[in-house]
Amino acid sequence: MADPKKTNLTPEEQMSRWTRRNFLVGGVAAAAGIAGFSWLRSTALDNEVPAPLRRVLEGNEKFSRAAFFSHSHLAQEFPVSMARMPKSNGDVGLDDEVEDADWRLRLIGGGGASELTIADLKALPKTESVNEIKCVEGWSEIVRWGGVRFSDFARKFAPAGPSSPYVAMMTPNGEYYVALDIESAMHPQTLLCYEMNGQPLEEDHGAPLRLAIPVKYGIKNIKRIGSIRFTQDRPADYWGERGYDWYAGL
Ligand SMILES: Nc1nc2c(c(=O)[nH]1)N[C@H]1C(S)=C(S)[C@@H](COP(=O)(O)O)O[C@H]1N2
Ligand SMILES: [Mo]
Repeated sequence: MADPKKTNLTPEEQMSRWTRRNFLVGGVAAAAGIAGFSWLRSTALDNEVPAPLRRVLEGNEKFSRAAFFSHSHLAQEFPVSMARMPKSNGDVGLDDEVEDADWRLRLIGGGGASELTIADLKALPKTESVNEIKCVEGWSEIVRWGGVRFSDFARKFAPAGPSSPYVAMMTPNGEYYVALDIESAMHPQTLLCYEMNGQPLEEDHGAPLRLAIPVKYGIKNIKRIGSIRFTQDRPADYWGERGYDWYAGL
């Protein structure tokens, strides 16, 4: 090839220099990519995700919590006429029978009640919200949710709860569990629901009580809540342990 320092190049010389440079840059990038990928694969897994990727997810979490999260920033609300019944999706922790009359909500760490019945919850102001549940599998549905605000519930039955940084919710049998940051739990659209689309909650949608939390992906909308625990330490999360983002914010 011609002298690389030469400045007054013919079009052919210019083209050949560009092509050569692109080839070199592309080759280095590809090699770095392959090396980077092998390196990534050699790193320890952190909750089923290579640790460096987990760091990126955590970086995203810090960024969205700091930059976007606010209780005045609402998920979109829709007209009631657009509400539909979503398919029932995910049945982890729902296999055994639970009679509404036998069901109790166990409360841990909120400094208030230790057990509630569905009647205790229904005594709080009923709140409705029509918003979209978004599943990580790629579908979404607009639902009219009915129940009580988590924030109303916490202030009434777990007065020390909102000063903890985290909340953990579990099915009665402990098989499905979600962890939430307290800001998302206390968001005004986060509801403990006993109705969907004006009807009592169906069993496969989480009767007698499930969570609707439109600031999070569907995975955090736990069905059939058996216990709510307020805690200082970041709790385990079912899908967080299986490779999904712990925060799962929208
Ligand atoms: N107990 C329990 N809750 C759960 C799940 C589950 O498997 N078990 N799946 C979650 C997922 S991935 C989604 S998308 C929503 C779906 O809610 P739906 O069945 O009312 O549509 O429930 C969430 N809550
Ligand atoms: Mo989902």
